[in-house]
Amino acid sequence: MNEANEKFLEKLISKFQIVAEFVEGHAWVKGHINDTYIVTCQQGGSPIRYILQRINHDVFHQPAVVMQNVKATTEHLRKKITEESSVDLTRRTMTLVPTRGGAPYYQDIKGNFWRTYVFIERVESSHVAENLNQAEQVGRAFGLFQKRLSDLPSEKIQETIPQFHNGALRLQALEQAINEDLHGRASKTQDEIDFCRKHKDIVHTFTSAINEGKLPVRITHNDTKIDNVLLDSESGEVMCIVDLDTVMPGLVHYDFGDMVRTLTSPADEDDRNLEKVTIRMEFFEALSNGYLSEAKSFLNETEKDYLAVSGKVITFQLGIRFLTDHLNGDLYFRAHRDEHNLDRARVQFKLVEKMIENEPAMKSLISSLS
Ligand code: GN1
Ligand code: MG
Repeated sequence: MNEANEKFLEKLISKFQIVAEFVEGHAWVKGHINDTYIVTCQQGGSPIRYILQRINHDVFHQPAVVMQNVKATTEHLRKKITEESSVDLTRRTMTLVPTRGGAPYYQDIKGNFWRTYVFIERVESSHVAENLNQAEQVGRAFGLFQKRLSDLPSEKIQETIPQFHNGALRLQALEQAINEDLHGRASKTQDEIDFCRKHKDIVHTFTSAINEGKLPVRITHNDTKIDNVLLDSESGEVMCIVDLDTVMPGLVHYDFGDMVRTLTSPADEDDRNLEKVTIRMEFFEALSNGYLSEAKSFLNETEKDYLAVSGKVITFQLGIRFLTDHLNGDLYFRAHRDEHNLDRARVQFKLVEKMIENEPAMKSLISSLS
């Protein structure tokens, strides 16, 4: 993380439409990509907190486009949520604080892009699903998220990372990293490399259905890990879906697949204990129930058919991305320890194996629900 000091944070926050005095600011380790800070201000005698974030422009090459998307998405969601109820609006959707000039981001003299959100209080998030109710609720929340965005005019949302889910390109990038082997790590990851080569066809799972026009492009979240869902600390209910940077046109399977990845396994994404990595079929069922309760009404038959294999596709892709980054010297995903991205890759590949084992069960469950 690029550590910004307090003086700098104070100056930065003053660029946004905030009528409050700066009290304190500190870094918050969240996510693998952007730099996040929590800033506390005083307003009328009460503390009020904000999230200040630097968008990683090595990953998001067009931060202004990301922010246009975020603005369009949050405004659309706010309108939808207001129609349903007006309670707790600023906890139920992200609220962007504009700059003094009215822009959705501020660019500093070094060319960094900063944005500010209202901090959502009294919520929690976790890396793994703790109970079936949670899995069902998260599934439902993302189904509803897709449904709420289904009438957002598609020209308002652009791709923030082109070819983000193109598995064939991800494999090419891996082969290139192996060939270059800039950090001499390839020989020590032969098992993982072999795994990717052996299962390379997984990346083509959706290809023929896409080519036949059976899988429509919708507006999707594209980073639906459970960490990105905030739950009310008291009731445990879903309050808000966060991390809107990759909201863009995509297949619903990218969203469903990433939920399968993070809601069914009891292990962390980077767990060193691979024994822990399993698929809890009852969590898959709860997640599918929740998701389909909202999504059933707008999905076509082919989309439903492919839900059961989507976890495998997304998890395999992410494993390839972690392994590639490990070989490239951890340039993309922030690493907090040696071989962190290799550990992450190993968990994903183990999960893929487990998903393959459970594929018949997943297929029959989805077809019984849809
Ligand atoms: C990254 O930064 P974060 O944690 O929100 C990544 C996702 C991965 C995820 C895995 C833009 O998200 O694609 O699924 O890590 N985001 C980007 O935890 O690459
Ligand atoms: Mg993200």
